[in-house]
Amino acid sequence: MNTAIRNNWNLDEIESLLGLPFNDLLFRAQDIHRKYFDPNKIQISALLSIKTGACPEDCGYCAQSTHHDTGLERERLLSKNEVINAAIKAKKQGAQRFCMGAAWRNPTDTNLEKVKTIITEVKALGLETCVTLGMLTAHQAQCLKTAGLDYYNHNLDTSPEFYNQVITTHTYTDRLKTLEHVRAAGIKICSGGILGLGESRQDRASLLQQLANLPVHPDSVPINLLVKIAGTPLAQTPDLDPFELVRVIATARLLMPKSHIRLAAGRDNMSDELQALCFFAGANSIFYGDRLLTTPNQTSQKDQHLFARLGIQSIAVPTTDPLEPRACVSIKTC
Ligand code: SAM
Ligand code: DTB
Ligand code: SF4
Repeated sequence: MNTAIRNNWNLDEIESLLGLPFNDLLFRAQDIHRKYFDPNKIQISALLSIKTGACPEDCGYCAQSTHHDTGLERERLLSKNEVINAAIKAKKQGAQRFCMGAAWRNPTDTNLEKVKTIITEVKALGLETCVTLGMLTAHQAQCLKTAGLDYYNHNLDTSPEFYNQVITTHTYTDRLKTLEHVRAAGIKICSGGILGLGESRQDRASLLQQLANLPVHPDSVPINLLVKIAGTPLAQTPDLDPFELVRVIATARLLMPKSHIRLAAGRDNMSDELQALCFFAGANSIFYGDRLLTTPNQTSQKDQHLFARLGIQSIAVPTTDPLEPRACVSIKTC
């Protein structure tokens, strides 16, 4: 199989991969996974909502949109100390990257200043930093780079064709523009999507095409499975066939061989066996910690048990660790 890195995939090729016999698809994905990664190592990111709720956008899946009555309490931007304490805890639990999410359409310049200070201090703990703050201007992206930001998360979420059935307050082009600004600023891109929104297989192929044909593949590709939130328009969406999730992960691995593919939201409702299949298909990153943004994540205890059963280790925390030097790769504190 041709393992060249490509950015010119056409939809037919991607649909053919997605529709391969399951075992053929998994075999090919595992084969390419082993060319670029240690198949038994997983990247660990911790997640913290630094500003929760009251978002003006109308994303149909989201607990934090003011357009839906989800009963979520809005919270102000957390103080620097609150965030730093959470980052220290995450680092002690073995996280390599600390991701901070804010429910904004876009950050104001005042809020951006606050986030910049937080980024600099989290980075000083020896953690990689990632933020997701909504849309950015070119200048704002530059400012985040100057503050030392490593990754910016901005998902394309679904296909361009299906997008306006889920979100009407911003466009696909808006999302692509922010990704362009982030890339131009030299910040690594974290961009993926959500499955189970009621989209078709063709939409899933089209989302993958958008991601794989970006000028540079995202360093990190989160694949979220819809967490159904009562009060959102998508709360009653029928469950996605779990094998579709595995197929999307395997296809993402084939299209973007060097990217970290993250099995993101939804793990709390997945069996160990389904998660193991996703790792076999090429997923090599997770959110670790008991909470996502507003919903529970699979507990750290269950993750440790699953990793031990599968012989999986987390990627080592860098040894230049201002908290405590260590070379251990277990996700337990060690
Ligand atoms: N406001 C920013 C934005 O939209 O980019 C950042 C926060 S937003 C919550 C980050 C991502 O979380 C979304 O793009 C979506 O992929 C994912 N997400 C949000 N709600 C979700 C849900 N209920 N289930 C699964 N993924 C979800
Ligand atoms: C991503 O792709 N998934 C995370 C993170 N990036 C910000 C968010 C998942 C949110 C799940 C629903 C919630 O907890 O509100
Ligand atoms: Fe706001 Fe992001 Fe939620 Fe959309 S996904 S409503 S932009 S927080």
